[in-house]
Amino acid sequence: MAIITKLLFLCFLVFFFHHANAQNLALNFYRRTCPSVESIVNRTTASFISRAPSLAAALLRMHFHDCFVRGCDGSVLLNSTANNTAERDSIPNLSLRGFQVIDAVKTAVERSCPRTVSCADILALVARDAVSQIKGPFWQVPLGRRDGNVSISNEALTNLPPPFFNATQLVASFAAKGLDVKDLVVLSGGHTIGVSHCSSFTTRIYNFTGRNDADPTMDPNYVAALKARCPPTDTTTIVQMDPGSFDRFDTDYYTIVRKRRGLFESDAALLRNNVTNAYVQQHSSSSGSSSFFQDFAASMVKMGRIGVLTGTAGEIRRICSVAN
Ligand code: HEM
Ligand SMILES: *[C@@H]1O[C@H](CO)[C@@H](O)[C@H](O)[C@H]1NC(C)=O
Ligand SMILES: *[C@@H]1O[C@H](CO)[C@@H](O)[C@H](O)[C@H]1NC(C)=O
Ligand SMILES: *[C@@H]1O[C@H](CO)[C@@H](O)[C@H](O)[C@H]1NC(C)=O
Ligand SMILES: *[C@@H]1O[C@H](CO)[C@@H](O)[C@H](O)[C@H]1NC(C)=O
Ligand SMILES: *[C@@H]1O[C@H](CO)[C@@H](O)[C@H](O)[C@H]1NC(C)=O
Ligand SMILES: *[C@@H]1O[C@H](CO)[C@@H](O)[C@H](O)[C@H]1NC(C)=O
Ligand SMILES: *[C@@H]1O[C@H](CO)[C@@H](O)[C@H](O)[C@H]1NC(C)=O
Ligand SMILES: CC(=O)N[C@H]1CO[C@H](CO)[C@@H](O)[C@@H]1O
Repeated sequence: MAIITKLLFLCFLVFFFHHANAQNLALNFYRRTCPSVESIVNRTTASFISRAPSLAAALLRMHFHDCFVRGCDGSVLLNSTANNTAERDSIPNLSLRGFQVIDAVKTAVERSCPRTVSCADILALVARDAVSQIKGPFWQVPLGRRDGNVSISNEALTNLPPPFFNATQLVASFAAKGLDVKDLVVLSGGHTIGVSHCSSFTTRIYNFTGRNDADPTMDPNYVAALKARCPPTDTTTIVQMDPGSFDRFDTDYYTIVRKRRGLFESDAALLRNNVTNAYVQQHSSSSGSSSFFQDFAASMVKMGRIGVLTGTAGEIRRICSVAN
């Protein structure tokens, strides 16, 4: 009897710690070990964003790319090595920018709290601060992520949704990361800021079905405007995803999508699913009482929990671009 009780207790402990380990991010994680971490990150990020506000979009996207590949473990920050091509050297990395911000923040944090704060946490905080500093939404970031030491180029290709995904594929891609259809439409709203290379959508405007045609679901006037800016084989020109307000975090994205001016098929696809379509319609109206900011904050916290390493898993990297 006593043995069975002990065994049950042991099972309970194993179960308890296993689960605690899987989800023990906490708002005050560094309270004792690095109480000033949030102000250091905020200040250093602001020194970049105040000079180059367009970096906010890049840093938001970098956090998304980190979380969708191997969880939010800082793997997107690792450099390739002699025998490994890392995520940041994969095709979807095109236009990943802002690595210098992460490096500067990490250096500043290490000065006050050596080997304490993970690169994954730093990226989550920097993305939040950057968005908030361009007057976007603000959210509390649960902390305690640890850094992975594996980064594989090909995994970016297989885990990140490409711009030509349809609604069914997007829903599946997000579901595979524990995100629902609402998270999909809310987080796609991140495209209210930032830019895209022509090469991410030239097929859509020049050769959609292989007969030198454009996607019929895109506003033909917008197709013409994009063609004027993007020659068919251009790989360097960039366009604003939310023209005229690409540096303002607002609900314009949903207006654009409703007007069939979403830049990617993945943007247009939001009109093809009942839940996402309803959200687009509701938030593209100019009634001014949109819940988009609160929704975005909630979905970012959810995204920031994808596949995190906690407890004694992983490591605290000293330099964000190399494993210890
Ligand atoms: C739903 C699936 C998504 C697809 C297919 C997608 C695709 C893309 C593509 C193709 C680009 C342009 C890259 C280039 O050519 O330069 C881009 C840019 C961007 N994406 Fe997404 N994205 C998605 C979701 C998200 C999410 C969840 C976020 C963040 C919450 C996000 C934030 C951004 C931002 C801010 C940019 C602009 C980056 C810059 O200005 O440097 N995207 N996205
Ligand atoms: C970051 O600093 C700004 C002022 O520069 C302040 O308004 C904001 O609350 C700070 N955010 C955090 C998370 O500390
Ligand atoms: C990582 O790669 C970047 C870009 O090639 C480079 O600037 C940086 O110095 C590298 N990091 C380290 C620690 O070598
Ligand atoms: C790859 O290189 C690292 C050092 O950069 C080494 O530790 C590791 O064993 C190598 N792995 C393989 C599979 O060659
Ligand atoms: C989405 O794309 C997949 C893969 O190409 C295809 O099988 C599916 O029929 C498409 N769904 C819709 C609704 O177009
Ligand atoms: C358009 O697509 C078709 C089929 O994929 C291809 O054969 C053709 O070369 C493409 N045309 C151009 C101009 O790229
Ligand atoms: C979407 O809405 C249409 C019309 O409102 C309805 O016919 C259809 O069954 C709905 N589809 C799903 C998957 O809910
Ligand atoms: C990666 O980290 C694990 C511990 O999490 C360690 O056992 C392994 O040796 C590390 N691999 C490399 C290549 O650094
Ligand atoms: C910003 C960045 O790291 N870009 C790299 C993306 O990957 C290509 C190779 O696929 C590299 O040439 C770029 O330097």
